[in-house]
Amino acid sequence: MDENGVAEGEVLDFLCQARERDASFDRVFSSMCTRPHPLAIKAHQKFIETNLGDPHLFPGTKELEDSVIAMLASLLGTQNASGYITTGGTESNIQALRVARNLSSERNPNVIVPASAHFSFEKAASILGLELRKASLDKRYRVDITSVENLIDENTIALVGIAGTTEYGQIDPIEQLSHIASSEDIFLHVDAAFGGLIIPFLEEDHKFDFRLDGVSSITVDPHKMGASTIPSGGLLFRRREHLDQLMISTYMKEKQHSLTGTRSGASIAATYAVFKHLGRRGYKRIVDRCMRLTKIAEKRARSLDIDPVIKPVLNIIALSVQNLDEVVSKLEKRNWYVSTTIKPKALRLIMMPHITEESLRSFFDDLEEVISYVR
Ligand code: 0PR
Repeated sequence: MDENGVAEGEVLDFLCQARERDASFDRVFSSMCTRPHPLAIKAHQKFIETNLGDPHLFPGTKELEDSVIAMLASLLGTQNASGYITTGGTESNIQALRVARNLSSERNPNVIVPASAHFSFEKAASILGLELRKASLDKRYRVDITSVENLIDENTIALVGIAGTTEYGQIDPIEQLSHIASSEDIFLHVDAAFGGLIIPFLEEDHKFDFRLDGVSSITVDPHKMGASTIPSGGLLFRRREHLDQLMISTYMKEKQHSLTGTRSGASIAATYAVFKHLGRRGYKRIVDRCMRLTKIAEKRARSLDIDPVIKPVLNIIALSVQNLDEVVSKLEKRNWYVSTTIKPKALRLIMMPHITEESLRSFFDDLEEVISYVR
């Protein structure tokens, strides 16, 4: 730190320079985050100094959090879920498994996740001292139910299903997982960090939520498809007692259930604002548009003789491109931000709300050219 401070204008110049080096979302196909809705930004700014680590000071903000949880619950098929706004999918997944572990008395607890699970479950397992058992996937990259059944033993404290996998946007057979969870009396956590704000707005009814009796908890992130500001994750429990498992007494008036202590109310207000403003119809419009772009991407890819690894279920398409590393490096030289999947290796594109038909067309024009050079 400098001995003497630097003039405000100079600092702002530094900030602008740094910001200019960041990617512009117009060319980003690799992110599950997007530009926040302008109203979310306004709300965020208004609540910038709020801290729900001490809700006693911010009862107004706390009320907004409760409303957000109620809105998420009704979207996820129940009127009575309990939960809180986390920093994102990682915190939600850790906390859900923490509850499952605390509810059980197993000495060597294990949790069964699909092989497609997000890496946050590795963190959760490491922090919570859980053995992570990975169930294999079927041909469409959904968790294989027989594999899950074979991995269950008396030390299994939780099953995890994914509604919108990170790599392919696939939805696991949550209904079948729910049957197993109910009949074996095992906690079932659904990671819908990405899909939770998409699937309810699709034409097809995929059951993945609290309408299924076996589902105990759900992760759903407003800072992904919710167009809210970062950090805004959601964690919901069917039963209030499960949230209560996380309660820690403090020297303050209120107990605390969050993993973090001090936590911003700004992104919570932002989420409230954007949920209220868009409503179901607004989100459906966003989802319809993203799905339409995904269809356009699929059609264009097929016209280039490139097949998707799976027929897209959500707004993610993974393309089986030959000489992938070379193609990606050439795309990056043209300032496109893309990512790749691991097994099988594929070019992964996420059609977030910031993608336009023009940017998609211009991306595919470049992809077509790059592929013709590489061939
Ligand atoms: N669960 C699923 C299914 C996810 O896809 C992710 C993140 C998480 C949990 C964890 O969520 P948080 O990152 O909010 O803790 N999925 C993306 C990923 O890690 C997140 C992401 C977002 C990556 C923007 C890149 C990016 O630019 O791949």
